[in-house]
Amino acid sequence: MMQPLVGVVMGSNSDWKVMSKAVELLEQFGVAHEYRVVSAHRTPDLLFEYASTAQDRGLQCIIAGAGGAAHLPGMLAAKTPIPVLGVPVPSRYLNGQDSLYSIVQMPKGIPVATFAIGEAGAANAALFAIAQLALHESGLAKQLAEFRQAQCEFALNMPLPPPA
Ligand code: RP5
Repeated sequence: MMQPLVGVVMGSNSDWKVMSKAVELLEQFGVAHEYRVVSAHRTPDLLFEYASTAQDRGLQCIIAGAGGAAHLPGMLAAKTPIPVLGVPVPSRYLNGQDSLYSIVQMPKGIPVATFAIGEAGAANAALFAIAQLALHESGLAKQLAEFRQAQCEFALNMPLPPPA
């Protein structure tokens, strides 16, 4: 089993529908990763352990998704020097605006790179992690260039209906 380079964590299994979009991309690019539930509020000791051992375990970054009072990414960032990429998960009552504000408004000195609310954010966090790894891995850089080219061609060939 390859040593994980990217950790994907989420506050609850109710976040999986969104966070699985990050895992899918990491799998598609063949990036060694791990994923699990780590909750800032329900499993605070696990959060501390996960963050404080992340660097020694070889993780290059952590993608963390949470909803509502989304303290997971910020608390991880407080406990590890490796980059934390935060994904605001849409919440039941405030549509993820609460998640976004909770994650993005970090105090100066402890950054969390914050992505869009929902599936686009999760996918982009994975692509960002891949882009960082690709700086030092030419095979991954080639895969990323091909992915972007395919996306470009898809957009160029998007059909539009005739005007009414
Ligand atoms: C957060 O609370 C989780 O990240 C999740 O988005 C939200 C709701 O969790 P559940 O009540 O669905 O487990 O900690």
